[in-house]
Amino acid sequence: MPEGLFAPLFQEQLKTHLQLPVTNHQSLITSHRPTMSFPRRYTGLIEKYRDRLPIHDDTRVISLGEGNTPLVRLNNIARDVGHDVDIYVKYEGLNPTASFKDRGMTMAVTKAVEDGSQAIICASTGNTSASAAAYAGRAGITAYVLIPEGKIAMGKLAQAMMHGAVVIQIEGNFDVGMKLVKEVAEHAPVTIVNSINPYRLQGQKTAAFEIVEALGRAPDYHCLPVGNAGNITAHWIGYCEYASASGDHVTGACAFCKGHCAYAGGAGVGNRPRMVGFQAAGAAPFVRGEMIDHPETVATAIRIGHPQSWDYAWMAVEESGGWFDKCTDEEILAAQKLLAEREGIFCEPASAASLAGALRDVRSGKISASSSIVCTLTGHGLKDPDTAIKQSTAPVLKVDAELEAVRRAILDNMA
Ligand code: AN7
Repeated sequence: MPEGLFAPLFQEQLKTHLQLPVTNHQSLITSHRPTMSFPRRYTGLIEKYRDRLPIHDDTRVISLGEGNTPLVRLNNIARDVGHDVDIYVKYEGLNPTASFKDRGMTMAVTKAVEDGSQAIICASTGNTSASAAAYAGRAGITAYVLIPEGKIAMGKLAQAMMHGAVVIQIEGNFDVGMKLVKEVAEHAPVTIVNSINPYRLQGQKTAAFEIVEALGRAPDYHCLPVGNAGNITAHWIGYCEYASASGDHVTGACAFCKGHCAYAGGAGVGNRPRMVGFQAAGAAPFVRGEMIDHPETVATAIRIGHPQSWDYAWMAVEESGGWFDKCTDEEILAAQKLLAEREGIFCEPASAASLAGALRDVRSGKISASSSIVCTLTGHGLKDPDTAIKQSTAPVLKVDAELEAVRRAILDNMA
């Protein structure tokens, strides 16, 4: 053996042997360093799950890199609640427009453009309109969004305006807006991108795929906030597709396959979670068992009395052995604050309904001990800064801009 890898004689031998122009030690070192490999650039959920979505090879994909959101394990909150549960939050507020809506919107807008549509329309409590506006901008088409006057979080309105949507404020709530959108779409060449558009739920089902991939199995329980109930339905579809070996009898909750599912199987997991939907107490038609006309809640995202996916969501909950329940505004805000303070995760009020309800059901034993639970955090906390600031009890300290005053403020407020 030569004395070390770089002995001149050996280098010559190597050069002849490999037919490489080995000129100095440095190049030898470089050529022997294992090459670093980087994962491919993530380009959104349609590319990733193309085989499981209604997409053609030559479809022009309208994407902003949505999906692939973190599944964060709660450390402090899970320890405090006890019962040996594992709680994860799927942080959907980290999508491009800061809500889960982007998962469905990439599909809906991609298909609208494929079908030659020049304009999309939606009614919205805010997040759908922000997402529709962004994807329409990306696609070069027009978005018309109907929003309830005064009852939309400031961040969401800012987004719709910045992305160039035509924003139409109505003196009425989401349900009234939705009815108008359905009527107007019959007379105008616009594609509805609310979750009654079946492509929306196809995109949104991918969140369940990601969770199964991250955990190696489906969780025991999946808790979500419920408004129109599209998201709970979409997650159930996703879990069912990954759990089913064949495409037969996958779920009755999917509008898409009409009998036989083309996207089932292959994931090698057999289990499915119980689906648990939480509504705000003042906007809880599923808990009441009937539509309501005047929904009210601080969680404006889910201020909905006539859910559009009524039948499918009932099927999702019944097929899975789950349930619907409600949380008061106080419970919702307390869970939002708890997550922000104790785990460093800022979600919007509606999102926190999933955790508020889950914690209550863990404490009561309705969710069994030692379970794994996923709570979807549907939107980012920065969407609604007004509600966040209003409920923050710790005062902002105002002091003179001088050392002694700042020093005193710190010493007086030591934990
Ligand atoms: C943060 O944007 O309906 O049960 O128009 O923004 O699938 O309706 C928003 C819904 C939960 C409820 N969390 O989801 C709209 C809209 C947040 C939301 C929901 C919404 P679905």
